[in-house]
Amino acid sequence: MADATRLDALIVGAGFAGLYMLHKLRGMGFAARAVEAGSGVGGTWYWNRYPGARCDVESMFYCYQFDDGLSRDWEWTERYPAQPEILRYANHVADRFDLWPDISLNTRIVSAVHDEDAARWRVATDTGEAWLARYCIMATGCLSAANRPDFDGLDEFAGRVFHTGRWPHETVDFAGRRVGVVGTGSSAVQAIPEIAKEAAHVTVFQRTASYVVPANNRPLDPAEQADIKARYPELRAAARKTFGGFAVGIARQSALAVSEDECRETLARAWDEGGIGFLNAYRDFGFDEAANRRAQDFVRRKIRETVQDPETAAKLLPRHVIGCKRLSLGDDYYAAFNRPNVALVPLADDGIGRILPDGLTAGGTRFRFDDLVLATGFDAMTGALARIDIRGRGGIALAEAWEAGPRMYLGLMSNGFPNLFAITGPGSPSVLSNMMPTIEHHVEWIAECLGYLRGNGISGIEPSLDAQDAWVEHGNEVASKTLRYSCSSWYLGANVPGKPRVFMPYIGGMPSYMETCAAVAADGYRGFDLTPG
Ligand code: N01
Repeated sequence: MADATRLDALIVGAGFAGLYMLHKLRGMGFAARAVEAGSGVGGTWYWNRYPGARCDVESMFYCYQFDDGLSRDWEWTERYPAQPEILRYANHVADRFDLWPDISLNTRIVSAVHDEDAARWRVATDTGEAWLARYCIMATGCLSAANRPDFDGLDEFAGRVFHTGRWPHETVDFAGRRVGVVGTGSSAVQAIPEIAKEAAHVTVFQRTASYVVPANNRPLDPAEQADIKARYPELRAAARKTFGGFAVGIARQSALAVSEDECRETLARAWDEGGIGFLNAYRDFGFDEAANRRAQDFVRRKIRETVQDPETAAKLLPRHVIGCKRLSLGDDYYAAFNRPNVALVPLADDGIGRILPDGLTAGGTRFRFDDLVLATGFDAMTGALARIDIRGRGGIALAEAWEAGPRMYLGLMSNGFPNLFAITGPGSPSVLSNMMPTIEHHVEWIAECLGYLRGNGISGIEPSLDAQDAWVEHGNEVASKTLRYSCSSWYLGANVPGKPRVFMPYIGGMPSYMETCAAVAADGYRGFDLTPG
């Protein structure tokens, strides 16, 4: 490590969090560098190139707000942006702000070890490079560590195996192929209809049926785009006051305060409008089981109406609380099961039996296919951090400190790991909110914090154990009042065997969260221990 390059801040990742963090810190005169495992920028949108990949937040609001020129100049083409367009946007940002000279691509961070004597982080890469940085900022993403189940026999499969979150850069040709797809979450919901258009046959292996509401995607009319841009300040300010920082707020009325017919009519309008705002049509879908059942029933009826074969429709009916797992958006998911070349196989409790060279067994039945698509999601929120050997004060490993679940103050920092920040870490609203403004909020908070430390001659910052414990307890308490604990979701780590069952994102809403973060900073970083020097 003798020849480690010195930096003020090393940023891990060059997705939307890493790009803005780099831009922000450079602008403040810090020596900063973003190190990225991929061969390009864009994070999630660099890796998730599966057919049909598209964001389910409207493009006009799934973009940075920090630069008026950028907001003005960039033109989106569709209501919901497709992956290639988002990736072009990320590249445009890197070009526009001349970020490339300070980004190392094709470089994976393998370890970050806190050197107490030097009060620096010693960071090592898989390319043999080494950095010595005062601050280490994890912009590693919430849904970036692919969850690749350890199926028996997977290595023996003779055909091609794809994970939706690690899709090849080259076009994958499914023409004439029989394809097995494992998983029916948001990625599968988008990929299955597209793969089915091309493949000879698609067999979908479903562990849990999904609620899917229409996106109602369409081209963006230039006049509509100009109008939204003209009203950006007011629309964005209004979005900041909503629970998730989305353009659509949550209604004030209870679903139980209206007749069943009226509730159905309201939901039908929300359904036709499309989008994840469906569950915002009434205020209590997330809290009240009886209210939630009305939304469940509505979607189940839509599934029965859409899917022609009653047996297949019955298998597609989800039984859990709607919104407990992340709601999926898709315009043609259920209809794809009307195609003669798509078959649905619900998995029994014993799941996938064994992968064979030419297919798999499940429930004692053998299924044959040429290609296997794992749409099995991510080791969410903690996976990307756990895959780096992070060691804090006294050599403690982050993996050990978080053995019983992630522990962060405000989702920004963890006790025992001074000067190590996470952007949208566990304990922050992150995946429950619109990631773009959420990322910007964290980047700006961290940048302001580093400016404060520099301006006040402070060399170290770390949350106190008390503040961290109180925040984690508060997060658990708020989550326990919602219906989110009632199913096995990735929010709870339930999709990864052995992962502790802890609700990871903060579910108290963006407005109160942002207020707390601002108050903590205004109060001289209340709850943090600051080291002078
Ligand atoms: O992953 P998922 P994803 N055997 O975890 C199944 C965002 N996103 O990549 O539900 C058999 O949701 C698993 O079954 P179960 C969005 O936040 C956004 O689809 O755990 N099956 C499930 O069906 C989303 O929520 C967009 O019982 C197994 C599926 O695989 C998040 O990313 C698009 C299994 C995984 O679903 C993750 O979505 C895509 C096993 N061993 C993603 N392990 C948009 O913006 C897992 N499964 C539109």
